[in-house]
Amino acid sequence: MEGVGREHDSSVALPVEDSGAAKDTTSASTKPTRRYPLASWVAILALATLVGVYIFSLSLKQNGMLFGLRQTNMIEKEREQPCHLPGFPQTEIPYLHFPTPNTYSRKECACTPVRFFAILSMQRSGSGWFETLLNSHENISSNGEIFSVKDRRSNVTAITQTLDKLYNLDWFSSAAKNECTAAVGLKWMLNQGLMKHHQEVVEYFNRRGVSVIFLLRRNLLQRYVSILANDYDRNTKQLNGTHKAHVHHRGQADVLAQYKPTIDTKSLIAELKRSDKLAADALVRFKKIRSIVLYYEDVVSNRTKLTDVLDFLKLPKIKLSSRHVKIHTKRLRDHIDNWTDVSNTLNGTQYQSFLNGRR
Ligand SMILES: *[C@@H]1O[C@H](CO)[C@@H](O)[C@H](O)[C@H]1NC(C)=O
Ligand SMILES: *[C@@H]1O[C@H](CO)[C@@H](O)[C@H](O)[C@H]1NC(C)=O
Ligand SMILES: *[C@@H]1O[C@H](CO)[C@@H](O)[C@H](O)[C@H]1NC(C)=O
Ligand SMILES: *[C@@H]1O[C@H](CO)[C@@H](O)[C@H](O)[C@H]1NC(C)=O
Ligand SMILES: *[C@@H]1O[C@H](CO)[C@@H](O)[C@H](O)[C@H]1NC(C)=O
Ligand SMILES: CC(=O)N[C@H]1CO[C@H](CO)[C@@H](O)[C@@H]1O
Repeated sequence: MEGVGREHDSSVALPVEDSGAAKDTTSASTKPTRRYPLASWVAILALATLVGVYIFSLSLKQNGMLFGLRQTNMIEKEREQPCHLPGFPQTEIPYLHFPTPNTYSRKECACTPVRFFAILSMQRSGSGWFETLLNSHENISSNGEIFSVKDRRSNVTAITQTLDKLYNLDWFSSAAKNECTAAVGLKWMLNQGLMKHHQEVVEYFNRRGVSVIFLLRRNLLQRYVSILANDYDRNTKQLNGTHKAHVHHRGQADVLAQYKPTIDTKSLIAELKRSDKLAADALVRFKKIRSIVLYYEDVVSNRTKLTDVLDFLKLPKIKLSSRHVKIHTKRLRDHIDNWTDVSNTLNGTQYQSFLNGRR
């Protein structure tokens, strides 16, 4: 609103310029005033008025244009705190935000810049674990699978409203921090309306400076085993009658890992192809968005990858931690019931390298 006020001021200030122009003209024409005093005064007055009216209308036009431009910018920035950004390179500015939540005041954090991110992933790719790691950082607030609720993704309007609320820091979840939030985001599965509305989501991410963290899985066969095992537990509730998608104790992990799914070898290749394609399509659709691509397997074997993420979010590098315990820790063959069938099916296909965990 302040910017708009200033535009008004400059048009109010115009008459000052006007009289200045008039003064210049008088001093330049001191001699003729003696011979034709009345005529020259009228001429000068008329000229000054004309010039004044011209400048005024010009400035009105310009202001009108400025208002127009400002209004589109203001849709995003209107509610943001006016903060100075000393020492931030120009290229960073689109990614820095100063949200002013509806529901509370950020107080001393008001001028802590906030970065917007979205973890784009697929089920059983380690995103639950990854998110707990991010949330162990005092300045990161990652709000979970917000779009698992169908109403929030039923149309683009609903998606936009949900994202607006999240990035305005008005979303309440256990990820809320007492510290100054410097990065806020969610995890969003590719099949939760994201690919369906990819055009509008890309446009939104672009417009609002949202950065994307892809978290994908190299070994899609291992992922498939995890999906089947998780589905099984959803029905059988092996841990004292409660379904657990993630566990915090080795003992619980071992109970869940006992189940060895029988894989339907007829549909296996089509299944792997489908998830391969989904991930590849996502990378293409979102290629214009600032992003980092992580593979679950790489993060598991090399925790320095997490430093890359903090670098990407431009946050202080600290050690991140999670209480999650890995469920499937044995060789893949020990987690599949009809292993021989599966390995025969994959032998000679593009997915053969999945068998020994090389991908
Ligand atoms: C979008 O979805 C929401 C929630 O399902 C619904 O209330 C709303 O009417 C829908 N809007 C349009 C334009 O379809
Ligand atoms: C992280 O939070 C602390 C505590 O609120 C704050 O002092 C610090 O400035 C924040 N760091 C960043 C990078 O915003
Ligand atoms: C089930 O509950 C009992 C008692 O509350 C506990 O001792 C046991 O460890 C639990 N089992 C699992 C698999 O979590
Ligand atoms: C671990 O990850 C870091 C950061 O991406 C990379 O520079 C390094 O080469 C990786 N180390 C190994 C052993 O792969
Ligand atoms: C894959 O199939 C070929 C013959 O098509 C066979 O010689 C080879 O032993 C098989 N490899 C495995 C790992 O089963
Ligand atoms: C669903 C499926 O493909 N099951 C196969 C598992 O392996 C046995 C033999 O080991 C096959 O008979 C099944 O068809």
